Amino acid sequence: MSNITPKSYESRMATHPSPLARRLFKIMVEKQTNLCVSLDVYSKAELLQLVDTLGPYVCVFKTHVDIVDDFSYESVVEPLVALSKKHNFLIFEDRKFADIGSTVKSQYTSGIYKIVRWSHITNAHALPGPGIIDGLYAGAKEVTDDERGLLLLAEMSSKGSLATGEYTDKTVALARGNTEFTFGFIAQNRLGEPDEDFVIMTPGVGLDAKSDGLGQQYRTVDEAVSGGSDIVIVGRGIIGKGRDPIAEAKRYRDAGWASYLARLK
Ligand code: 5BU
Repeated sequence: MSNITPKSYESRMATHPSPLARRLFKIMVEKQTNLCVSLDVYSKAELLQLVDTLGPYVCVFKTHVDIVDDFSYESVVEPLVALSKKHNFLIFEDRKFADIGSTVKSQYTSGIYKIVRWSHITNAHALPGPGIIDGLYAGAKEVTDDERGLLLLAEMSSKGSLATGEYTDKTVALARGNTEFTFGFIAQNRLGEPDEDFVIMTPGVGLDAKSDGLGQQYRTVDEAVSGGSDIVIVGRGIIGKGRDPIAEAKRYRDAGWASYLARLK
C-alpha cells in the first residue's frame, strides 16, 4: 500500500496505460463526478428509469444483470447502451468471475448476457491465478475492438473478508502482468507503488448507515476518497427504499468531488 497522493484525474487521463482508463478519466473530468451508482434492482423498467434520471451525475453505472427478473438482451442491454451514449457514462457489470481462463472466457462472451459486448468494465477474483486475466483478455480481443477493462478484487467491503494482507499483495502483483487490460482494483485503499497508476473503485460507501445486517460495512465518501479511492460505488445509499435518488445522487456526487479536490491540495 502506498501513502502517496494520487495525481489529478486530468494528468492520469493523459498517461494511464489502459485506453479504457483514459476514457474513464475523461468522462470524470468532463462531468466532474467520481460517483458510480450500483443498480441492484429486479425490474428492467426500474433499472432503465434510474439510469436515465441519474445519468448526468455518474461516471459509471454498475449492474448485476443476473438479478433482473425480466431480463432480455434486446430490452435491457440495447437501451442501456443507448443511454450510456446519451449521458456519457461507462457500464460495469459486477460479474466477479472466479474460474479458469477457458471457462471465464466463455462466461464473458456467451450465454444470454454476452457481457463483453456491452460492459466496458468487469471484475474478477484473483484466486485462480493469471489464467483468469488471460482468458478474459482473449475474450475481449476476440469479440470487440472497443475498449474493455478489468478490475481485480483486491479487497472487499464485507465483514471478515479473506482478501487481506498477502492475498491483496499477490492480487496487485497479478495485475502488473497486463496493465493495458487490468487497469485497477476493487479495493478499500490505494494500492500499488507510487510510480504505478491503478484505478481504485470502492464499494461499501454510505453516508447514513454503518452496516446492512448481512455483513456489508459502510465507510463515508471522505474516508474512502482520502484513503485513495478514485471512484466511490454507492447502491442503497442512493436508490434504497424511501430515498430520493436524484437528491442522493447529487449529495454523493458533491461529496465525492469535494473529497477529491481536498486530496489534491
Ligand atoms: P450497497 O447497496 O451500496 O451496499 O451496494 C454495494 C454494491 O457493491 C453491491 O452491488 C455489491 O455486490 C457490490 N460490492 C460490495 O458491496 N462490496 C464488495 O467488496 C464488492 C462488491 Br467486490
